[in-house]
Amino acid sequence: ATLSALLDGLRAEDGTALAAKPIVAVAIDEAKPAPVLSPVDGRTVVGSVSFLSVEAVDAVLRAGQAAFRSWSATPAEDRARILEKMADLLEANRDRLMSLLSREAGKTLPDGLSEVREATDFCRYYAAEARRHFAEPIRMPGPTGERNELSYRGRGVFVAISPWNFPLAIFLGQVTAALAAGNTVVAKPAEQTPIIAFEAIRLLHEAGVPVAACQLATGDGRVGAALVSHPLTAGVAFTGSTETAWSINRALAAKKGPIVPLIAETGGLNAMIVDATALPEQVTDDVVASAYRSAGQRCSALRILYLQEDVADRMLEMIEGAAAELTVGDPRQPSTDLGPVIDAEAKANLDRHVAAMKKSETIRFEGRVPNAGTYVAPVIVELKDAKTLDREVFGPILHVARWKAKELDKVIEQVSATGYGLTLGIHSRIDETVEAIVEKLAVGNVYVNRNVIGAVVGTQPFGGSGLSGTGPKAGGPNYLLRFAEEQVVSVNTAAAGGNASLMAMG
Ligand code: UN1
Repeated sequence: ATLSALLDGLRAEDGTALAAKPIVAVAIDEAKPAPVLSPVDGRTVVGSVSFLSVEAVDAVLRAGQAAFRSWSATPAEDRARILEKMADLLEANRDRLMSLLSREAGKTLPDGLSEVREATDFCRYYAAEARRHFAEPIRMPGPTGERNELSYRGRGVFVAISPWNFPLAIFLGQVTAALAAGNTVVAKPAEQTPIIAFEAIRLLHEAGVPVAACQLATGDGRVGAALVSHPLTAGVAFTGSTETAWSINRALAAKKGPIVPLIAETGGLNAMIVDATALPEQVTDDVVASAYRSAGQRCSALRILYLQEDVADRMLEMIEGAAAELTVGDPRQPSTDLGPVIDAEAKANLDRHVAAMKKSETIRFEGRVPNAGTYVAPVIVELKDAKTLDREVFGPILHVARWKAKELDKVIEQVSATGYGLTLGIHSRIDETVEAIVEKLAVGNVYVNRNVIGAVVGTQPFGGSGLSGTGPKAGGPNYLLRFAEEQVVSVNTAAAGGNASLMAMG
C-alpha cells in the first residue's frame, strides 16, 4: 500500500477523488477507507476516509521535521502572504465549505457562514501577527558597546489536535498559528470531521504551504496519542475535552527528549448571572442564542443560568416562549435554528442526561425533534440546587437556578467552585455588581449585557483558565508567541576588549 491508497480513500459524495495533491509527504501503509456518515440523517455518506496507522506516525513526523528548516527560514513576510492567500481561497470557496459544514458537521447555514468567516479572520489576523512579531528582531535596551536582540523562531513540528464542533475554524486557527510562527504542522482532525479538514489542508497547499510543512493525520485517539508521545513533536495545540488535555499532559510528561509546550483549550461549565435590573427582552435573546446556537455544541455555550428570584418567573416564561419558537431539523433549510448533534453517541449521552434530570429536577420546557437522525430537543431544566450540574453537558440543554438578592456571593462561590473558567455572562445595570463578579471570578471571557458566544478574532481573544485550558487566548496578541521559541543574541560592539554588560554591572 502506498500514498495513493490513502488518497484513493478520500472521495467526495459523487465518488470523485478529492485529492488533487498529496496531503502527507510520505508513502504509508493504509487500511481500507471508511465512510463518513452525515449527522443530518445518520445515513448519507459524506465521503470516505482512510485513517493513518499508528505505525505511519513516525514517518509523517520525520517528513515534517525534514521540512522544518526551510519553512522556518521562509521570511515572516512570505509566510504572512501565504496565509492571506489562504484567506482569499476560503472566501472563494465559501459556499462549498458551508455545504460541507452542513453535511459533515450538521451546521446550520448561519453557523457555517460564521465559521468560514472565523477561519478567514484567523488567517488574516495571524498573518498580521507574524509580521508584527517575527519580521524583525526586537532591540532590547542596554549599555552602549553591546547590541542585544530578541527574536522568535519556530520550535519544530507542531501537532495540532482539533474538535468536530469547529472543524474548519478551530482546525485552521491552530494550524495557521503554528505555521505563522515558523513551525511545520501535523494536524489531526476529529474522527467525525476529516473531510472538511482535508479540504482545508488542500487549500493551504494551494495557497503555497509546502506539502511536508503541513500534513494531515486522520485517525482516532490512538493516532493522537502516538503523535503526542513522539520524540520529534515540538509542541501540541489541543482543543477538546479537559480529560483529553490531562492525558496529553501525562503523555508529554513521560516523553523523552525536548520539553515541549501544550496549548490547551478545553471545556466550560459556563454561567450567566442575571439580576433584577436586567432587561428581560435582552436576556431572553441572549440566553436563547447562548444556549441553543450550534445546538449548544460550543465550549463557550451557556450551561447554567442564575436568575435572581424577583424576576425569575417572568424571565423564565419569556425564555420558554422563545425556546418554543425554535425549529430543529435539517441544517440546510434556512428556517432551521438547531441542526443535529454530531453523532449517535452524543445524542445518547444527552438523552441520558435529560432522563436523569426528569427524575430529580423540574423540566420547564422540552421542544420537538424529527424522528430520524441525531436530533436533540432544546430543553430547559430548573435545578433545585445549582451544584447538581457538575460537568459540561455538550448540547442544547439549559439549566436554571434561582438566587436571592442577598446571595450574590454564594452564586459567585458556586461558579468558582466548578473549577472551570471559560465564559461568563452578566446581565445587570449596576456597575458595582458587574465589577464585583468580574473581580472575583477568574473566567477567560466575560460578556456583560450580551450573549456569551461568537468571540471575534482579534477583538475578543478567546480561551479560559483552570479546567478550561492553559491560554494564551486564540485570536489574541499573545497566541503566536507560545508557538515560538525565543532567542537572544548579545553582540559586543565595543572597538576592542571589554564587555559592556560586565562594566555596567560594575
Ligand atoms: C469552542 O466551542 O470550542 O466564541 C470554542 C465562540 C467560539 C468558541 C469556540 N469562537 O463561541
